[in-house]
Amino acid sequence: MIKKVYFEILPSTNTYLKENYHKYDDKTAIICHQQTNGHGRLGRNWDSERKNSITMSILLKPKTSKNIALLSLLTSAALFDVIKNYHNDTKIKWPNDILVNNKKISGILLESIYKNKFEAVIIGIGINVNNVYFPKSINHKATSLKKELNIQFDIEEIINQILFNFEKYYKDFLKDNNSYIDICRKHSAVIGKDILINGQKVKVIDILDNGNLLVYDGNKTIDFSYGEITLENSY
Ligand code: BT5
Repeated sequence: MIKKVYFEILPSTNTYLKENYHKYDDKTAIICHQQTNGHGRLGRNWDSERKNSITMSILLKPKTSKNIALLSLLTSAALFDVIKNYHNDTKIKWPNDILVNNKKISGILLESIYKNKFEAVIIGIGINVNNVYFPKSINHKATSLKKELNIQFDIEEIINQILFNFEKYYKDFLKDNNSYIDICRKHSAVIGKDILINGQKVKVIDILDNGNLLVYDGNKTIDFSYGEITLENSY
């Protein structure tokens, strides 16, 4: 069971856990009602609204850091299963986004902690649930459940569903059963598509068992362990 710990307000649930991970057990979720300085990858900003967005981070202390990158796909599958229940047009954009109606509804930020050795991993999850206003710069490419469906959602219920799915896939992960990669393949927003990855134009072939993205550049196949993807005619 993942233990939930709530805060009224935090600058960032990921940053909080990075500084306080030693105080918490394996499988603890830090959840805040308001996040004032949320971030994404490469220091980018993550926007959220008090009590209307989900901002949480799951702390894991697995025995090794082997295959830790797969946790991003695992989390994507857990989020997909929940969001798909509410909206048919839900897709997973490798490596860390969930799209609804081709717009970003959720982002994942994986951060590992090393102090001489591997200590822990923090999986930050941001989901737009009942927030409908976004900063102008992202308004065209961000969405929320409420914005799509015009229904007010029970945040707590969604958190519980996510943690339930996460735990199910995490058990698989610990047994080297990569069931969640199949979910990411089957519902991928990028497989078969022409994309730009780190500025390079390629066609996506598959997601490999190690979580890497396999692409074809017209001459050869290349695989990426990390990347910044732009989809043509979409987000
Ligand atoms: C992510 O980064 O998508 C990871 C976001 C993780 C946020 C969670 S919230 C809980 C925990 N605590 C934190 O401080 N972070 C984690 P990235 O792929 O770098 O995408 C960031 C980009 O997404 C920004 O530059 C914007 O373009 C866009 N963006 C920002 N806020 C958004 C939102 N609410 N919905 C959709 N897109 C957003």
